[in-house]
Amino acid sequence: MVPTQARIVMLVDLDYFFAQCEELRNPALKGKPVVVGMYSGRTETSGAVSTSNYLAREFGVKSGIPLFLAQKRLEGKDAVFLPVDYDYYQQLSDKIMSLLRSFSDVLEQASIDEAYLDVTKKTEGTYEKAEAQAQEMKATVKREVGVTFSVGIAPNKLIAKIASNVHKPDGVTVVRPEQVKAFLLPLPVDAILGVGKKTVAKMSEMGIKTVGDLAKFDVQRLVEVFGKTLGVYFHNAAHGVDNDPVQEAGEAESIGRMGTLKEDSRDLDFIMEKINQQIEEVYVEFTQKSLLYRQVGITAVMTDLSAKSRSKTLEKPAKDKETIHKAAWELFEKYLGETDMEIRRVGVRVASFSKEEPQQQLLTRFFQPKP
Ligand code: TTP
Ligand code: MG
Repeated sequence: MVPTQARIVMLVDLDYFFAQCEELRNPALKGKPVVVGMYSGRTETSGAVSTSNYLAREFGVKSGIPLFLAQKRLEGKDAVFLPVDYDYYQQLSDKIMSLLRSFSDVLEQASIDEAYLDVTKKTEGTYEKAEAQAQEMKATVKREVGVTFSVGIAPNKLIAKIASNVHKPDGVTVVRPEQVKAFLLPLPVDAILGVGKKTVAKMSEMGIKTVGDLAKFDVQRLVEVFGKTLGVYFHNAAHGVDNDPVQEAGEAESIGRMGTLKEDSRDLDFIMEKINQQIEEVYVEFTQKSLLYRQVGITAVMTDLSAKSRSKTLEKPAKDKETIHKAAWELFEKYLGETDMEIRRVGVRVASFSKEEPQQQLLTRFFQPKP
């Protein structure tokens, strides 16, 4: 019997994805350092490295560094530089995701090269079967598409994500519930999703260096410093607790808006200006339909056109603008801590709707509280 709460979650992360796609298309690249770059077009080498294969990484060439620096580091190494071909990677990604879907109870795609799979039922709740299944998934994707990936298998998304990074490329890492503490506590705090450079610095001042330090830290103080959502999230994460379900994207009907920023940015206030306009429109739409929402989500499309979505489920249904604003603000703040990339397009949405009771609708319509 599988206890109702116990889950087995996998995080599949494709290895050096854009560069691996390029190797697949042109096998002559194998054995050479391969760099996929976002060329800005200003000069021949202006722009940044999108990703590189593992050979190029040995020379210190990794995502985010300037292309001219990558060229310098790979001088005389027979390296190949290619521009991003997003459509091609997207096609391969779609094919892989549909193969992976057949191995899951539920699949949630987290980015072009990452997906969470809830495999609790498929594996009858056993880690032996999950591990065997991961090998079968690898063999299938290798055979049908030709690419490798790394997997983390764990009781929740948080641990699965961290585990997926332990053996890369082409690895499988299993963290069973009884191993979670020993796995997590010695890691540096930035192993936790959402702990970026700024948070690391702040935590370091507070004497928090490892996840173990964070786990011992008073949760009230975390809330004082980081706010309720993040403070509680950090506390739970440090204890290996994460109840976030694996959810098929777009499962719930949602109301949202997307738009392009006037310029690429990482400035939270600037981003929120755009989001606030969108919230106004979203608000009108769900109010007209007499809907209450219980989930607020954001989407960020980065300068390389990769998209990330994050959402937050509220304790109870809401129908006001401020709650959306607050949740979107928190989600963007957390998300900016996870990436160094600039954001090009942003969006906000509400979902998980319930109908406002007719009685309640009348009351709110006729007895509007005085401002
Ligand atoms: P990642 O999964 O972070 O990186 P990766 O797949 O290249 O390498 P790894 O083996 O470590 O998983 O990102 C997926 C793709 O997203 C990557 O192939 C290219 C793109 N990307 C960028 O364009 N810029 C970035 O800064 C990062 C991190 C990724
Ligand atoms: Mg990857």
